[in-house]
Amino acid sequence: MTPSDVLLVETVNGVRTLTLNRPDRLNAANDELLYALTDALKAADADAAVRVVVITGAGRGFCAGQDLGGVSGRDMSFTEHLNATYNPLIRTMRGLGKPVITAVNGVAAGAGASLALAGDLRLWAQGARLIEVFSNIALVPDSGSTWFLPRLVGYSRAFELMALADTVSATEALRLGLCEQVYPDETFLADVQAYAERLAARPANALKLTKRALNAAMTSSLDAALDTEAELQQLAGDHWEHAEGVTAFKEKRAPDFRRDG
Ligand code: LHQ
Repeated sequence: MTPSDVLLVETVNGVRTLTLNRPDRLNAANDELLYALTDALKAADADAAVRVVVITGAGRGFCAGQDLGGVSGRDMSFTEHLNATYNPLIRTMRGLGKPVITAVNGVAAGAGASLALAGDLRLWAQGARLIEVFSNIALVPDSGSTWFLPRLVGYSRAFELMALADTVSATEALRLGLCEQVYPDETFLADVQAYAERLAARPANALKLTKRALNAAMTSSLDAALDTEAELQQLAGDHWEHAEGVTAFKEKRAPDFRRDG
């Protein structure tokens, strides 16, 4: 993988951190950044040394959505643009066989808010904020916001946030269920790394299958979810991780899920 300037890539103790790196623009996304991020996620999925992926932003912003400096005069329609850039990115995140943490260090606006919500786990800095800013420029929420937000906060609260483009603080985001944890700005990256390393020590195959089951269940009936659980449980039960977990329990020790199968 060749790291590009717009995306920084670092791996520490099984945690691959992908940092959006256009700080002067609050990491507003251009095509180069969106393609680089999608490619980097796919590379992380294929790399056995990576157990958890973190997406964060350089500087004081997480992602201010589409770079509005680059939208005029472009040769793609809105639909073509979304289908070529943001939609593959969101699909790749949710389809990845590894947990994806969005570490929201600062403002997340527009498609940047969608990106923040699309993480399997969302960790926020105290100073972070989210704005469904689309209606400010008379656009429709995209990149998954219309799917994620009502599932988290309900239809009417989602519509209110989208229609008024109000700012959601970290405290409010925690209350609404838009994030799992809020950490102090000063220690944010260290806190994210510690959280990600806890996750990296968990059974990777079981988490991959859990993610698959949950994503399928988000749009399925109970009947279908029960069938999927029964099918995936077989895959989990046949894996060495399960034997290790049971053996460790019997031997009254912590399981080691990081050893090679
Ligand atoms: C930016 C941006 C930005 C460029 C801040 N672009 N420079 C998908 C497909 C196709 C087309 C259209 O859209 C989409 C989906 C979308 O994402 S639509 C939504 C696009 N995003 C926005 O409308 C957000 C625009 N930005 C803002 O409203 C504010 O900047 C926020 C609320 C994010 C942050 O406000 P502040 O903290 O007050 O920062 P700032 O406004 O002073 O911004 C800092 C710099 O970043 C500034 O540049 P400057 O040279 O003056 O320092 C901004 O121009 C630049 N910037 N967002 N999206």
